[in-house]
Amino acid sequence: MGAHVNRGGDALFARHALLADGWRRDVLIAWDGAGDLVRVEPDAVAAAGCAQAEYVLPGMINLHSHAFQRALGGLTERAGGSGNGDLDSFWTWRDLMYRFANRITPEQMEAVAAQLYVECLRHGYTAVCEFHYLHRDSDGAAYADPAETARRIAAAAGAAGIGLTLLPVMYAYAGFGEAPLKPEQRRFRSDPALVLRIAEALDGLRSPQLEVGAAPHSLRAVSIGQLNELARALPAGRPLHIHIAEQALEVQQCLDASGRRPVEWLLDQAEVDARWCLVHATHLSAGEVVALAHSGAVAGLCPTTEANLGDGLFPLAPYLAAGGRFGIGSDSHVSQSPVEELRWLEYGQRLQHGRRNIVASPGRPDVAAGLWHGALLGGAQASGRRLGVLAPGRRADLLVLDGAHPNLDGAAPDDVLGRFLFCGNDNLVRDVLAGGRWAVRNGRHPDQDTIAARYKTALRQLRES
Ligand code: NGQ
Ligand code: ZN
Repeated sequence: MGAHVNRGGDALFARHALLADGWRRDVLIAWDGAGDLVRVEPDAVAAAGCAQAEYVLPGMINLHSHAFQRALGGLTERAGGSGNGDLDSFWTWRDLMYRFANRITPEQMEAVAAQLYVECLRHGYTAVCEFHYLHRDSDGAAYADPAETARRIAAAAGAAGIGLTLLPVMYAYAGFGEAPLKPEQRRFRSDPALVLRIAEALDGLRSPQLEVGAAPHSLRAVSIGQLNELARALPAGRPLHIHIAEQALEVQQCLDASGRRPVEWLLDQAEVDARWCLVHATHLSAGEVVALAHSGAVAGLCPTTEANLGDGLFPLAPYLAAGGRFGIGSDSHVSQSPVEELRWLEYGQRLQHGRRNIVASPGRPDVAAGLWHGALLGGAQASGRRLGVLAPGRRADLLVLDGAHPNLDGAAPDDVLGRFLFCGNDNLVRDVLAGGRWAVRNGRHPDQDTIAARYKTALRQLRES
């Protein structure tokens, strides 16, 4: 056969599959050896021997991850952690996180990331955007290969089988006004040249399963000049992510330094468009909500981390009303489940507004459908990869739900997403296909025990270091 015909590939017959226009029956889903969907045909007839499944939906995109922080989960929940009497805040948490960030080795980073990515896959994330900034060694010296630690992230994603958007981060200053980095930030130290060098070094790894973008950390960690230099030098179309307005204090500091709020200032000073993802856009004025929605960028929302850190609640209802796009990320990974992330997103809005069913519209009253479709659309855009819809030409990233589970047995298709997101705590994801390869079968990843053993070794070493 000609080289153009990809060997391998396979097919699945779904009794019910969630397509862009909703649930469809008897859908033949076929993919090629390169992991691209080649056929998605409703009302088909199951071919003899073709694997069958009850409920199939697109895999979710995790648009914001600091993989190494997975190892910190649960260890920062004691009051007084700062040791100096400060009230526990995002900033005292950050001090604890920095102490850990300055100890972890490249090998340990790879082991922690692989464990995290297996857990993400098992819960229904088939792609992740890694916001990666530990470029230097614990002394702040450069590794021989500037992409040393970034390659570890790529290796971990490959071992787990999750699709990856790798975002080397630029971190030049400790605060607005180009404040010099603190010693504890020495591993992050980077400028446009270093980030571009890392992105270029990773070019050879780019594939349909791995895209490379970049990320100015935040407006307090880079100058606008550096941000624009990086954005303009990065090859066209590559994703650009940034932490934007997470904490009220940094919004105030931005106002003090520039006279503008962070989102307002970024939209005014940079060419923000659909390639941008603004993470933690928590504190927005009404004008910024509309401006962000109209920019075409994605709001990267990380509800479980933003709750854990006491950040605040994103103004989701007005943002959606203005046509804004959003996606979800597990960030510090106190949760690895898109179900929990989306449940928290909706519940936070309900608590804030004192009413129910916020993420809904006249055309789509089903909240779970609004959440899952919305996060797919925004997550796919933020990833810079062909994701988010079961359609020919997109990546073969899909989830098979456990149709035999009491929550789903005999469920009408229109009830499936509501049962999936808002009913109980069992993980209803049974099989996961990522990039045309089965990464999870019956809830298990084939290498999860080996990857977990390496993770445990890394944690033991970190406890002893
Ligand atoms: C980070 N995390 O990059 O891991 C940040 C903390 C910083 C969140 N913003 C470090 N949640 O913001 O300087
Ligand atoms: Zn972050």
